Amino acid sequence: MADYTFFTNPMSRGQIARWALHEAGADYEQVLVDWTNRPPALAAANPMGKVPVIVHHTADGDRVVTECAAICAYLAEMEPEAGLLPNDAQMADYYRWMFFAAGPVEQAIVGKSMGWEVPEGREGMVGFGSFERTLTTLEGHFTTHNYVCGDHFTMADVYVGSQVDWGLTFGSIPPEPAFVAYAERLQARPAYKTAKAIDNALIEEFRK
Ligand SMILES: N[C@@H](CCC(=O)N[C@@H](CS)C(=O)NCC(=O)O)C(=O)O
Repeated sequence: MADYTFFTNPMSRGQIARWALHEAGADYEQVLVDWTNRPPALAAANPMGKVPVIVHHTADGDRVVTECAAICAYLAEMEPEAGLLPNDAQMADYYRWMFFAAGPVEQAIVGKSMGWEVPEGREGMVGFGSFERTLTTLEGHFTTHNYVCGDHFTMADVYVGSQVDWGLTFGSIPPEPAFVAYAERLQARPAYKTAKAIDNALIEEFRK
């Protein structure tokens, strides 16, 4: 048995987890999820019925991780030899921007694509404030940093970078030069290329 079972659908946020698995050099077996016929094992692992999910098979038993950001962070911890963890000096940026991307950035992008408006005068009540505030703040970081943690690629870049990469691809974030340059740095990574090639081939298969 592989170390990890990975529930995914190639046209989903599962792409983030696959990239993380490849960056971590993890030994995994995939279970492809057809939305119209979900395997019972998916519901057993994640009552949300959503992907991605990883199940880590350890000597002490199985451990389930859902939520892309948690999957990224968990894999970096479990596969430390991959060198994707921050050092002490980088830890603040690592957590700060990973959580910023999983909270405010995700909410701002989804809210905009759903056409949801923050009622006037209520910006102070919502974590992302406004789409512009959140995206300008994120862009500011990549204007002065090559990666989340300065010049050092970490697992935080898989999650934060996926938000940027997807946002640029689907037009949900503006093609500001700092975002485009960051995405290009990530796209050049061998693990990114391998993971995307697998999902793109699966998408082609699904379309047949
Ligand atoms: N918060 C979750 C979101 C997962 C999610 O929404 N996955 C979508 C695909 S991108 C899904 O499984 N959709 C099928 C459904 O909700 O039935 C994460 O970050 O992993």
